[in-house]
Amino acid sequence: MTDFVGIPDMSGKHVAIVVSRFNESVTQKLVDGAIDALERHNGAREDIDVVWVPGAWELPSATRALLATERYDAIVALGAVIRGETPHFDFVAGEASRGLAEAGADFDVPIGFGLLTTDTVEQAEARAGGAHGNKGWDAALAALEMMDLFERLRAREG
Ligand code: INI
Repeated sequence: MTDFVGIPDMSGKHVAIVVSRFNESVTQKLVDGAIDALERHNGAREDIDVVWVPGAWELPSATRALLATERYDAIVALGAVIRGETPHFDFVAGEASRGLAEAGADFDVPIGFGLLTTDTVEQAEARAGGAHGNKGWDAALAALEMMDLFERLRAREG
């Protein structure tokens, strides 16, 4: 039996953070958390690009454009869709989530999922550096872990 587990380490890797401006007071904190996680795992600032899009709806298309450049070893997608603010919450949140999952599958590059979907601004703030931690930090860490896991699995194949 062999166990495989990725060890988060950004040494020598390039990561893009794609983030929505909608609810920017929340999403900026997610970005701060993600950058902190990347830097604490040997990420160099010059190897981190932060790409802003209007809203969560645009996260998948921007992610696909980034992946098409073949420059990035991992993507961290960040946003906040808040139910109280939109009658089309389910469409925006659902399509953004589905589109990000599809992009990850199509390009075989890990995408950390840091899209908050909450009922209230307070719930979003609690997950962006508040009582429930910082989901941007968590998403960045997951992306690094998966990046290393994929490498280990590829090395095993060869
Ligand atoms: N985008 C978000 O990221 N969060 C939201 O809560 C939201 N609301 O409330 O509507 C939202 N809408 C904008 C959408 O993502 C697109 O940017 C817009 O429809 C233009 O394509």
